[in-house]
Amino acid sequence: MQMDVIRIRKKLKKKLDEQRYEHTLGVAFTAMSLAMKYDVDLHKAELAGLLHDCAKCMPDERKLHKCEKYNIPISETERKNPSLLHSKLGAYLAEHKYGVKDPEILNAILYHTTGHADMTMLEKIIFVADYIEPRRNKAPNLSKVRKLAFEMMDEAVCKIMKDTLSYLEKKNAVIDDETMHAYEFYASETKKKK
Ligand code: DGI
Ligand code: FE
Ligand code: FE
Repeated sequence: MQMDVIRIRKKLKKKLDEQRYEHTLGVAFTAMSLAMKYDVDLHKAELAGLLHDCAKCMPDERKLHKCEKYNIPISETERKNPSLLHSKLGAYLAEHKYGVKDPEILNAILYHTTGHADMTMLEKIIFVADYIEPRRNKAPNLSKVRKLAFEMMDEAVCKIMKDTLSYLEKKNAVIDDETMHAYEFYASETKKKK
C-alpha cells in the first residue's frame, strides 16, 4: 500500500542528508505550485517531488549493486557515471519501498535527470521544479528561468536542457542519449511555436 505523505517524509529524512532533504521539500512545494498553474493533480506533484531523489544519497557502488540486485538495466553511460542511476533506482524504490503504483508519478521520477522527448506535464513539472526550487542557487539565469517556468513551460524546459548541456560539455562529462534527444525535441518544438 502507498505510504502517506507524512510517513514518506519521515522515511526520506532518514535516507537523505540534510541538504538533500531540504532540496526535496523545495521540489515538492515548487512542483505543487506549478501543478496549480498547469492544472495537474497536486497530490501527484507532491509525491513525485518528494520521491524524485530518494535514491540519491548512497555511494555509487551501492547504486550499481542495487540496480544489479533488482535487475534494473545499466547502460554504458550509466556505468561510466553511476550518479545518473539515482533516477531509475529512485523510480524502483518509490514503487517497491514507498508503495507508489501510479505510472505517471513513477515516470516523472524516472526521467527527472535526463528528461525525454514529449514529456507529460507532470514530468515537465518535476524536471523544472528540480532546477528552480528555492534552495538551488548554482545555475545561471535562475531568476529568469523561475519566471519562465510559470509562463511558458516548454521554453523553460528547453532553456534548462540547454544550460545543463553547456555545463556538461564544459566539464567534458559523458552525455546520456536521452538528455541529447530530449534537448533536440524541445529545441525544435519551441522553434515551431515562434
Ligand atoms: O539530483 P539533483 O542534483 O537534484 O538533480 P538531477 O537529478 O537533475 O542531476 C543533476 C546532475 O545531473 C547535473 O549536474 C546535470 C547532470 N546530468 C543531466 N543529464 C546528464 C547529466 N550528467 C551526465 N554526465 N550526463 C547526462 O546526460
Ligand atoms: Fe536528481
Ligand atoms: Fe533533485
